[in-house]
Amino acid sequence: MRDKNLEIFKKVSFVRHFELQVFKNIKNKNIKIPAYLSAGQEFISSSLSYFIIKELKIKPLIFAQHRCHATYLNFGGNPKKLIDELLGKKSGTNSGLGGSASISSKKINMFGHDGHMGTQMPIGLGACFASKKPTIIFLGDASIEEDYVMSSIGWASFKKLPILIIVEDNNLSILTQKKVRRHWEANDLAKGLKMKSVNIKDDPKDIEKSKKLFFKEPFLMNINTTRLFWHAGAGEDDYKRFDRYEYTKKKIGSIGKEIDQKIKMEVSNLWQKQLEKQ
Ligand SMILES: Cc1ncc(C[n+]2csc(CCOP(=O)(O)OP(=O)(O)O)c2C)c(N)n1
Ligand SMILES: [Mg+2]
Repeated sequence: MRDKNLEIFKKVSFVRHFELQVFKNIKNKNIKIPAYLSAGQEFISSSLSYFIIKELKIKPLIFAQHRCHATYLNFGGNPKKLIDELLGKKSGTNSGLGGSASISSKKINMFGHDGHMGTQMPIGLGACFASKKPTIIFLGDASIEEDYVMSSIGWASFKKLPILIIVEDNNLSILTQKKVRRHWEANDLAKGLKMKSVNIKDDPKDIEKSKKLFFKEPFLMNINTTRLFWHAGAGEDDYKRFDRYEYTKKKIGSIGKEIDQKIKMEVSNLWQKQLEKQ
């Protein structure tokens, strides 16, 4: 396996074990707030952050959606501060007052979500328009359906802004599938508004193919992925799910298992320490 893919796999592994700890701590009631888990969707921000920060050496403005733990962790957020935020502590990312959906960090230029689906699009667009800084905006496949998102895509396209729109397409709006909500795809919408776009799987090698376009011109990526757990909280849905992490781990054999075990321990110790500080 190429070094690059192993590095991305390690990032995914960290987020996966982090989210499994969140799951466990919701169950045992250490976490008392609604939490939106990124488990299953990690490859998107793990790959993007690797290509953007490590390879392109760009530090973008980040406008996250409510399902944002993976975004925060992958783009360089301090995991201890995320744990503290989920535990409602003052030392958390948002002083324990924002919660899972609104994680923000000045250090990594990450703006927390306000809870209204898709508002990160016009807000992120405004920040990009004013500053002309490379800007990445994450949306869910349901959030892209909001009217203000559509008009913002049009403006970003017209003004040729250095904006990268990522649709984390898990096919669900809470429990409602795309096929009963619409008959178009996000990349069709972007194309109609004269913005370049792709519709791909959350496989790092597919994501990498678009790297040369990042922040050179407005660009939308609809990335198909799988939500492993409930919309919010700790529980498992009963539909059939593809788990790219488990699939990759199996594919790369003993090295995958080794990384998985090592990072599992590391994350477990990290949580233990933070919990003991309560
Ligand atoms: C404007 C608005 N309408 C409805 C809601 C309630 N709501 C919260 S999350 C959600 C579904 C979001 O789906 P998607 O954007 O695909 O993100 P995902 O949860 O799948 O990651 C809904 C309907 C809301 N927060 N804001
Ligand atoms: Mg969705």
